[in-house]
Amino acid sequence: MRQTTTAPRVDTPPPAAAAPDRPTAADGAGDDIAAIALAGLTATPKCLPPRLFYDAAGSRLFDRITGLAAYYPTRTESRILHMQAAEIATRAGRGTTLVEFGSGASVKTRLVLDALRDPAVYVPIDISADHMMTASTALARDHPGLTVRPVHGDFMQMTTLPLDDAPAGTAGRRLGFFPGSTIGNLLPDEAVAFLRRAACMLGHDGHLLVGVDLEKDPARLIAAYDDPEGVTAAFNLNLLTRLNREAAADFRLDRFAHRAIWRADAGRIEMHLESLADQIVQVAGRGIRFRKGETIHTENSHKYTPAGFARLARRGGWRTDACWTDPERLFSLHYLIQNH
Ligand code: SAH
Ligand code: AVI
Repeated sequence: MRQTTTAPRVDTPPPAAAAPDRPTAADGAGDDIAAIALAGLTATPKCLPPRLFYDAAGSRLFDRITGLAAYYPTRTESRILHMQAAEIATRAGRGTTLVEFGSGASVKTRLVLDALRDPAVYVPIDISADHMMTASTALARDHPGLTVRPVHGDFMQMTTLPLDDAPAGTAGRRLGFFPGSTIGNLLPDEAVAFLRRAACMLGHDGHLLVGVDLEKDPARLIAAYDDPEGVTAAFNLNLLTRLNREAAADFRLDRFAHRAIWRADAGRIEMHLESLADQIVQVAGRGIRFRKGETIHTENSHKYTPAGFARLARRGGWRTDACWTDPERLFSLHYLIQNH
């Protein structure tokens, strides 16, 4: 007869669920959307800052863009990260604090974290709070040993990181991660100013990994920013929906159209919203007049050559330790080290 013994049961408490810290609010977390909208719409020419794209709906639309056939940057950058993960880990060293600017859904982050040796802390920084927290919660669950310390705010207004009380044992360097070519959404002088502030935030021996979209056939660029499915158009027009809700505006979306234009002289794709009629739109108690054909400039997306971006990085206090591209040279990943 088979005997079974019943081992004494020891009830061990389940391990505490890995969860991100509560988000730290930084400058820009409580933006006055009506004031920002009025400033842009009373300027000549009319413009709106691209960070306004990223309310909850805009963040979801951006995530759909990243999966579009025409939008090559996300999958190309992921491939480069996958290929170079070991090189990145060697350069970064052990016990890294990974600081991501504009972390969004933190998808590519996982490629970096999985390669790094004993990463200690992950600091996602984003203006889109709920989207960032959803991503941070999933990431913390999948990396139980990692401290996840989200920061909600505008990375263009930040000069320090809330890491003074970093967990004991985080002796590794800070590695900044700025993927997606979000740096291309800044004017070159703004990018230089950002790079200088990033050097302060990351500390004396901090490193910075930046994804940069490359110059290419304008037809390919236009297709990426005016996709046949109309997701980028919905992303652009969602700005008006956001202003209707958050800036007491009454934009009619059928009276505006998405436009994507290649500006060879500036090396950038511009996104605009074109007024399809002469009209007056109420925004925060003011009547804003639009002529037919007039546009609101909503985004710049600068494209660089590897050498051109290396020059920009040098102006920002960094030198390129490595620059990796894909076989088609669509996208580039720059590993930057401080220039001191
Ligand atoms: N890093 C992700 C997402 C890129 S989309 C990727 O590579 O796919 C740009 C991200 O930056 C969005 O999540 C947006 O909310 C955030 N963002 C844009 N401007 C910002 C700003 N000024 N400060 C903080 N986050 C910003
Ligand atoms: C976030 N950023 C780098 C994207 C880009 O390609 O400039 C935003 C975007 N705009 C339209 N499509 C995607």
